[in-house]
Amino acid sequence: MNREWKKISDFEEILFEEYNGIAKITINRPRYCNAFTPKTTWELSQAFSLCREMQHISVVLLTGTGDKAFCSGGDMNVKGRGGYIDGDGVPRLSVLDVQMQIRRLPKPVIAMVNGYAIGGGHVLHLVCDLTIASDNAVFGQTGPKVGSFDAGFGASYLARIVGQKKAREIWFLCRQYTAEEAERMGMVNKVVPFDRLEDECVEWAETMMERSPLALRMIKAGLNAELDGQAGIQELAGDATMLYYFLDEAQEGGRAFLEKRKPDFKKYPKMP
Ligand code: S0N
Repeated sequence: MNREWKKISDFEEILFEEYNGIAKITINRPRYCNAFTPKTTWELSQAFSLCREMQHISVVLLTGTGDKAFCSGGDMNVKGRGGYIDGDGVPRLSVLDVQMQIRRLPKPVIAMVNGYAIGGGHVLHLVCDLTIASDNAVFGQTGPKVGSFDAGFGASYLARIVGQKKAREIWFLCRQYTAEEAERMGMVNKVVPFDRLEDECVEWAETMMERSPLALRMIKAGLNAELDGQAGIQELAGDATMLYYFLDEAQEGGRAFLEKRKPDFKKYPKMP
């Protein structure tokens, strides 16, 4: 189906659009197989922040322009000592911030993988909540071949998904895997023909939009908490605090302070 995506804001290296409560963030550097520079990751961070704030956005799709690549990782043209270097001369590894934003966004993120998901691009799809891939998609890590590695989510989260042996194979051998192989490994939720990819992702997004957004938020935080230790507990605990603040019991504490009286908490239930 040809749907009308409406631009949300102007960026240089990404497209940021919406349709019917779904945001679509597209890495738009097809000349470089959608490799990311510090500017790309800065723009991705801005877009994900906006997705967090915008009340009418329920689900986010992350993809790349064209039919060749989702994302081929860090742009080798700007890889220098200490990280990726843009005009200001400062080396950065700022895709790590984007990974964290995707994991902590309290809304589902679907990786819409339309071709190569390689290197840092492979890690980007991994950290999304769901991955739907076209049948031409190719997955793999290249770090040990090209002088890099991601020992964070790219290692531990990958191993949680595909198992330790397979994760070591993926990193140590730097082979490429088809979409079907990635699906069998549990890295991909569904493989569809290329011309079905966007429709499939929108259908999954629309199904999730029929579910309780708060329930999805809590279950995402719960799935993260098990893996993310103290940071994961902080995320889940923040959600619990948010819910507590909706209760009269929490309001009573604040009201009593402002009215300079003792709070009366006795009337509130102590559930078994
Ligand atoms: C994607 C591949 C397999 C496609 O191969 P194919 O079909 O043969 O096309 P090419 O002719 O190779 O590509 C077309 C043009 O695109 C350029 N290009 C492709 N990828 C990149 C890239 N990553 N950077 C810059 N340019 C790229 C090609 O050069 C070509 O241009 P021309 O026409 O001028 O020759 C194939 O292209 C491929 O293997 N690409 C490289 C993939 C790769 O190795 N990526 C890994 C990069 N490293 C990382 O992502 C590391 C991540 C990292 O550093 C990190 C780690 C921990 C914490 C943070 C970070 C961080 O990134 O911040």
